[in-house]
Amino acid sequence: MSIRTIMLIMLIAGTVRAVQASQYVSLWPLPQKVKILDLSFKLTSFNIVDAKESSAGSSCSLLQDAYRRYYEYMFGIAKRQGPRKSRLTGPSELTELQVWITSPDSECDGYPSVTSDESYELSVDLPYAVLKAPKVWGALHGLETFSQLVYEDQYGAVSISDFPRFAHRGILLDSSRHFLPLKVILANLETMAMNKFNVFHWHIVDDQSFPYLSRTFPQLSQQGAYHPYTHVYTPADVKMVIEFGRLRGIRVVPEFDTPGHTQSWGKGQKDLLTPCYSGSKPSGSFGPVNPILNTTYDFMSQFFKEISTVFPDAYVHLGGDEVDFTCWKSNPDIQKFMDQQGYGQDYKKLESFYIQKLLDIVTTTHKGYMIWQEVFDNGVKLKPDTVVHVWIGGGANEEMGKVTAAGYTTILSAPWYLDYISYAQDWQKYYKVEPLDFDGTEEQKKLVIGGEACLWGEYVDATNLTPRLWPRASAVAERLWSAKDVTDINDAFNRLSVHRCRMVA
Ligand code: CP6
Repeated sequence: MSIRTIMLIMLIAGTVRAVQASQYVSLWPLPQKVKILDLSFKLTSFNIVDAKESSAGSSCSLLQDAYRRYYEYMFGIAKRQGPRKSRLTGPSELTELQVWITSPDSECDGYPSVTSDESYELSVDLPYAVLKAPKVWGALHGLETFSQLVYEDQYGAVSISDFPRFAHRGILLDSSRHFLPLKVILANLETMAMNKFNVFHWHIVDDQSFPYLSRTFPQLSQQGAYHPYTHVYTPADVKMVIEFGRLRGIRVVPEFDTPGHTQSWGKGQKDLLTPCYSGSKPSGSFGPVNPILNTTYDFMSQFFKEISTVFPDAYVHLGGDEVDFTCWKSNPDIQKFMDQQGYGQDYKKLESFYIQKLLDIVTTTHKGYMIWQEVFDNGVKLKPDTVVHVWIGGGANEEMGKVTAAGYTTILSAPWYLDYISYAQDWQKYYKVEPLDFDGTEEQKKLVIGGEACLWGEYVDATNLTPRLWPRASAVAERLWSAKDVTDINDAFNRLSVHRCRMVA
């Protein structure tokens, strides 16, 4: 149904709320500054080219690839839909978009990071449009914005100056509860780029399955995946995800969650998990990673050494959430260790003992780490650049205050569990979240670097992932990108309606 049909129905139904097309028509997420000038022109034969002054020329395949992609996207779709009546009827013709990377180092061959400059300036005017950005990352966002202008066919001259409000804007996908085919992951990266998301948090393994094919420990996926050949991510698959993301300015942060959520690890790695006891005998079931064996730490050293070379991002997510102490409590060897260490019955101390050793191991691989909030709550000593991931509670809650008061960088997911569905337009609930709405100083608020929408996989697989995630995650995208005062829900509805059609196309 088109937005005009909806408007008509609402008028007929006597709806009081006046629905009007947004003056920004279809831009999503809304850029920081948009100036619309009253001048319209034709777009018939058109090219995207490098500006002469650009520091990234024809040898920058990231940009050339993006030009091709957006060209096909803007004009290929139009072709397939057949000729449509353009509102761009001005007398003069816009023939070129010139892309100008202004910084001497365009970062064309690099990877995006949390400190990447993603800003850009877009000026659409005669005789040609100019997209200026210090780095390729901003140029990618500017191309997306330009394509949104063309899609709606509405504008003439426009001047946009844009940059993200938060540096970390992520989506978590879970490929363990259900295997997600490579093409589903790639399609999702494409949609993320349309929403200016820049972090793919890959919750790649968990209790249910271990689809990551490790070169060092191939038996982990041989035994732990749902299927040893079809339901695994090979090194080539992983490379493809990383490069596909890089070409769209998206970081790939893998999560290898321990010591809990590790049932699938135990199938291919003997003695890694704690044997649970029933009375004085092993019950045959297993609990979290066994924290009292040296072999555990030898394994983790080798495993994370591999991970640090396979994934180029400066961060890995080490999980640390929801550790169940029942099995540890049942095991006499663990009890003995607890006594020796003087931990009494405080199993949080044992959990912290494990995590501390793991963090030290990962530090030797020269990676930073992200962890779920429990690790912070348990008082583990963290490196100053640790990112604490807040997931418990709703909204921007007091945990954000605690974490930032301790001086740690944080990202917010608590209000954005998108696997949880409710009736009607629940995107509005996600949209209304203000990440900095907690008690704290200005210094503390600066430590909030962004957030992530989480799509846990218990009830999500390839058949329902896209409609469950989009356009609901778009609400999170705008909250994390646009200015704080972009809160008009009617205006958002109008723009999001068009944006959804664009994503469907
Ligand atoms: N899996 C893992 C999960 C969850 C977490 N970790 C989770 C917990 C509660 C809810 C949703 C998801 N499924 N590994 C917690 C971060 Cl409501």
